[in-house]
Amino acid sequence: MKSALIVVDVQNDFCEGGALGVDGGHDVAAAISILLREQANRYDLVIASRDWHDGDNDNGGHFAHGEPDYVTTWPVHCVAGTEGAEYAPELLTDLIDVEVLKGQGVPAYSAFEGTTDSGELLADLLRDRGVEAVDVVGIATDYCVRATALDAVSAGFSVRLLDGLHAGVAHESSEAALVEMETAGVELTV
Ligand code: VGL
Repeated sequence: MKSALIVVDVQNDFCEGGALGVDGGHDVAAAISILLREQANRYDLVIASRDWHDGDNDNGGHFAHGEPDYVTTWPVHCVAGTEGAEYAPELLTDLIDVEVLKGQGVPAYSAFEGTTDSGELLADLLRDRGVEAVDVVGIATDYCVRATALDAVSAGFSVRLLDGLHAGVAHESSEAALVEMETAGVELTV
């Protein structure tokens, strides 16, 4: 069975020091790079998503006017072309086969909302390449990782979330997300 690794939003703004920095973000980036370096041949395809928002509008209410609630409204983050939208420096990017960008003018948590530079949706790309199983890692456990894993299940892929290779915005919502993913059929594994 062909498999892909999906590296979700390992970007400067989601790591410590970034606009929406998550505790453990830099460590997760480094740990994903170890996986990539040591086990890249485990995967037929390595995908990375990036949040890629417009800088001249609120991206469908995704950027807060005033105080963000950190649930549906957020500080300005991952504006296309800025340093905050770059991959975290710890992430080995040379083994990424395909990048998908999401969130241009809209809130987009799932990598399955992302498209390649030729405009192909992630699910179509995976199916075209014969991929049936995906491993999901990245940031943030309780938002974009959660949404990506749930969408992957809905799209019919066999899905695993790799332990130690994801970091969340908040403890409680991350724990809830793990339960939700497992209930939906995501295998939580090492
Ligand atoms: C994310 C909050 C807002 C994420 C993106 O990558 O998990 N979280 N936008």
